[in-house]
Amino acid sequence: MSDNKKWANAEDGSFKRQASSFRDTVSPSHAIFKPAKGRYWLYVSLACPWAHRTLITRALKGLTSVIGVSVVHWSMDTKGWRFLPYESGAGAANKSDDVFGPASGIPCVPKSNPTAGITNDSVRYGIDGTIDHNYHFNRISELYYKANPDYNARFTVPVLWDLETETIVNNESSEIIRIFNSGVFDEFTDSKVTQIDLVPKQLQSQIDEINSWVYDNINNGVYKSGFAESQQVYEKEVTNVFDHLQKLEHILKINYDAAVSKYGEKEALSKLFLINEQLTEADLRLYPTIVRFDPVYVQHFKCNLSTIRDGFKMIDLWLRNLYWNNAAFRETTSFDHIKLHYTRSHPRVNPLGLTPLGPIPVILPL
Ligand SMILES: N[C@@H](CCC(=O)N[C@@H](CS)C(=O)NCC(=O)O)C(=O)O
Repeated sequence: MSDNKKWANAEDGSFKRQASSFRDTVSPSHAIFKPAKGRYWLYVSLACPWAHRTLITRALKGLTSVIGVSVVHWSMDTKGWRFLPYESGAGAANKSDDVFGPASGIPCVPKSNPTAGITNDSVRYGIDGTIDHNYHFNRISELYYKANPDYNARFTVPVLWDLETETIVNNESSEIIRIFNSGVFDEFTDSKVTQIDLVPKQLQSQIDEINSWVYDNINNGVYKSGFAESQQVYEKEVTNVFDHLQKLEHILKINYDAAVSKYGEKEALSKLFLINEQLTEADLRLYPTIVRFDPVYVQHFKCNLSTIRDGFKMIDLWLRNLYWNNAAFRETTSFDHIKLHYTRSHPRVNPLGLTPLGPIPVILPL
């Protein structure tokens, strides 16, 4: 299922995303899925923007020691996502904590030379991905079949897995991040973690409103542009993406100017968010798309009416602030996985699978 053909509507050449299948929650009042430390596990790709949301939320909510993570290989082939093979020695070495990054416990694939000599079969433990720590499965599809032997839809990440009943709790990122944010795991987190509510009640309707148009026109908009199968559909979708980037630029400009006049230029940056001078789920859901924009979407999805860094100064400032000033964003961002995955896993879009070297730098300094 690595190719976009499966998703495209043959009639008008436009891209349609399938709905997720497992939609349960974790709560003290749930009959099965009760909150507990170490009971739930997250399966992700570091390339996937939807999975990226869940990793950022897990880190921000202090859940790195509560919910474990396995990372698939960046290369998605015709059978979907795969893990690094579990072999004696290599598998055992991969179990060590450093797979999950530095002391923060955030999965962090070390920086490497992303392209030179790297093939899709590359097996660099802890760099190209991890093993499946729980079952030593080879494929994400095996988890789906374990949860439901009759499963017949896409084998997507992220997956929130319950180790006790051995099934999928939820495979829809927007719901997984709400579960993480809900507070059901708060009692298990490190007391030193500052509790942050990414969806405060009084802001929920504003957050939902921004999320809904950002999802349709930007998060999914870049895919609709990149997977379009006719010139007409592509032009409509790419224009739509940029119209909505302009809308975001405008929102951030208003917020930034207000913050500058209130706090001065130096402090304004720390208040630069989509809503109310504070980091919310709206920023978190936008970030994975914007951080991928210049490195991948500009060339791979033909979203090249401008780069973010050249055409959208406020969005770029907002992006750099999140990346450089917040470890939960920076340490869950693997430009290697992002660039290698997209350019090598969509043969219809990039038949030779060559990975462009730029942009350099991949993100501007602050
Ligand atoms: N609605 C899902 C979408 C997830 C999704 O589409 N993930 C892609 C990777 S970016 C995937 O796993 N695709 C595998 C496939 O289609 O075979 C969510 O937000 O969780």
